[in-house]
Amino acid sequence: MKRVFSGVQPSGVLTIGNYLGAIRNFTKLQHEADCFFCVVDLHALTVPQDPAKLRENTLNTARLFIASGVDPSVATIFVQSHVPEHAYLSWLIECNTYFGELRRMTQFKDKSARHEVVTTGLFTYPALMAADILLYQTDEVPVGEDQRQHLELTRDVAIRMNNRFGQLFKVPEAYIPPKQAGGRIMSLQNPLEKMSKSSADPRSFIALLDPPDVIRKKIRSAVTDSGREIRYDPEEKPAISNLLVIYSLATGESIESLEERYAGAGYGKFKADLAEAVVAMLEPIQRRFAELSEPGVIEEILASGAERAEKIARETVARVQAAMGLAPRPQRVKAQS
Ligand code: ATP
Ligand code: LTN
Repeated sequence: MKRVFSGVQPSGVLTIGNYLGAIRNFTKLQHEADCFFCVVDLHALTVPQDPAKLRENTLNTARLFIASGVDPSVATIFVQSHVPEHAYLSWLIECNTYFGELRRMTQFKDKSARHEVVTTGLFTYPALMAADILLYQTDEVPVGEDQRQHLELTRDVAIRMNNRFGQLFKVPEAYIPPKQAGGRIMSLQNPLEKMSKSSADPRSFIALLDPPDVIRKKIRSAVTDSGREIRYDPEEKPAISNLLVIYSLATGESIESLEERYAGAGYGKFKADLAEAVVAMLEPIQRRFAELSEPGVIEEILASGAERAEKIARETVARVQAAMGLAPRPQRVKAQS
């Protein structure tokens, strides 16, 4: 059976970008592969986090996986920091990753430009991501388009370490939807930037837990393009094209059919209907989320997820330690005096 791994940062409340770009594919793949879905809290620490908020977002991210349709009885759901092998393998990978490779990462360039303090963690982030994936001998990684470059680096480093030390890792493939199918949902306030849950402007994203009235308001105030034609044209009409993609994914109606149906209707009517489509898409997720908030429910799932994950992670780490020449820890033979 194929193995699938993916991670989501608890850096806020998940958005429809995360859902349409990645989590929907989690729910699809769980029936055909052995899936590991990880709340990557160590990654979230690469930029400043409020400790209490981070704790809350971590549990809520796991709850939202399940509320979105990930079934904890078939997929393994766990928290990255509960399996210390992630941080450990990350170091071994950093020692096989080149400074120049990390410096080229566009996510690093974007995020370091946006934050006043730039930590080394933000810089070495892709090595930790490679560790996440390679620990589980992963075949496929469902992510959004923004992660393509990190996946390429993961593959390069896996191949390099396999060549240097013998077969250590499966070389993983990216599993990314085309842009029209949710691979890159754009900000509602700037259609040239991707929608991001940690954006300072909450009007730029729709969070999976936004109440219906907030969703309506955010869609009403979404920027549009000049003219009033509703047409899919990412070059000329990036804002409307993004809204068309969201509408199409929320309802299953094709973009062509939406263009036809809204010909001459104007932006107002289109946005009002889109808002109702998004509210309807999120309604079952929000209902299930409330049920999962009963005390103890998510904790039990995460405890068993970590147990299952750590077994595999430890096997990989032991193999890498031995291959790289780290001396095994001796067992005491003399009795302690
Ligand atoms: P942050 O704002 O903290 O950087 P993020 O919202 O970009 O976070 P991540 O936790 O880094 O989200 O990503 C989780 C998954 O969602 C990844 O697979 C990522 O590629 C995908 N994803 C994130 N944003 C989008 C988007 N706008 N469109 C499609 N997929 C997305
Ligand atoms: N870097 C990803 C989150 C992430 C991830 C992973 C995704 C961390 N580790 C492993 C897939 C596999 C992001 O910023 N979206």
